[in-house]
Parts: sequence; C-alpha cells; structure tokens
Amino acid sequence: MISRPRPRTSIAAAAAILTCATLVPVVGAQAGATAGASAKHHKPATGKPQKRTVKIGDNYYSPSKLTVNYGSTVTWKWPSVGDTHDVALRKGPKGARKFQSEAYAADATFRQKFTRAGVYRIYCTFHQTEMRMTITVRHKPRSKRK
Ligand SMILES: [Cu+2]
Repeated sequence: MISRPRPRTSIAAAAAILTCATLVPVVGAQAGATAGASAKHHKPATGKPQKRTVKIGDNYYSPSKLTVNYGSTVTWKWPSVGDTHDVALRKGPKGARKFQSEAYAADATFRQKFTRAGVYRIYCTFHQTEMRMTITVRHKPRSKRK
C-alpha cells in the first residue's frame, strides 16, 4: 500500500511541474494583454465626477432616470411657478445617508453629492406615488479605490 502510490505521485508531480513551466509564461502574457484591453474599452471615462441638473415639474422630475459617475453632484431646480415639492431619498445603497430637501413651491435649488455607488430611489413626499426618480451612481474608478 505504501510503496505503490509513491512512484505515481512523483510522476504526477513531475508532469504537473512540466505543464506549469510550459504554460505559465504563455497564459500570463495573454492574461496581461486582455486585462489591459478590457480596462480601456469597458470602462471609458468612468472617472470624473459630473454635474447634472434635474427639473422639478407638477408632478414629476425630469429626467426621471440618471446615471452618474462616482462623486457627482445633482442639482434639482424648482421652476418660477408651481405646486409644492421636495426631494427625498426613499432608498439608497448601503451606507448612504438619507437626505430630504425643504419643501418649495418656486425659485429654489437643492444640491446633493453622491459618494456611495449604487441605486438611489428618490421621491417627493407630497406626491409619493407619481413623483419619483432613480439615480444610479457608478463605482469609483479602480485606480482610486483603496
Ligand atoms: Cu411633488
């Protein structure tokens, strides 16, 4: 029982070493090239924080769907005349702080910076069922992640 497996093991180990020795440099080179290319093509300009504006209407946000880079700032603008509305976070990604603007009827702005990646569901507390919007915040660029 003891003498039998030994030669097999050493042959298998030798075969494995040989296989590794011949394959690793080739695979390594290919993986490196592929990773470089995909980093360039699949994540274009995901870097810089953006500034976006959302118009408040009766009773809607425009646009109602936004996708922004990490660290972007969104500004909601109330028109000169209108019904009373606000901007409140109903559900955000883990760790995101809840926010809610004051209620305004006209001539106001509310600004919010997004420093957690994920989906933010936002609504007007006066028109909860119809006045909603979604903001998707992309992840931090890889070079800046810790
Ligand atoms: Cu409203």
